[in-house]
Amino acid sequence: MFKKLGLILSTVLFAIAAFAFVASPAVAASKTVKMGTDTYQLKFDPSEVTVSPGDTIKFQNNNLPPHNIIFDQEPFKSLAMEPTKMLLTPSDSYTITVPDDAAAGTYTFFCAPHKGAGMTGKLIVQ
Ligand SMILES: [Cu+2]
Repeated sequence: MFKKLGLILSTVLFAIAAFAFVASPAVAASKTVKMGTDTYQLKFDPSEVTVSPGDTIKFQNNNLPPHNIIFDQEPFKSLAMEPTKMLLTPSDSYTITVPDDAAAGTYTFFCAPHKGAGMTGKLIVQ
C-alpha cells in the first residue's frame, strides 16, 4: 500500500518537474550590431552574430551612414529592411527578432549601399 503510494507520489513529482523544465523558456538575449565601425570602416561590428530563436538583434547606425540590412533568405528576408529604405541618422536603429521556427543555419546579410565595399555579415542561428 505505502509502496504504491510512494510510486504514485514520485510519478507526480516527476511530472511537475518535467513540466516546470519545459515551461520555463530560455531567456532571450539581445545583441547589438554596429553599422560602420568605431574606426570608420564600412563594416558591421561584429560581422558574425550567433543567436537562438527569440533573441533580438539591434542593428545600430554608428558611422558612415546611410546603411540598411538586407537578407537574401527567409525567414529573415521579410523581417529585414526594404533595399530602398535607409537608416540615415546616427541614432537610427532597426531591430529584428529571430522567429521561433527559424531553422538552424547560417544566414548572410548585407548593407545595400556598401555591399561592394564588403559590408556583409553572418547571422548564425543555433
Ligand atoms: Cu552601409
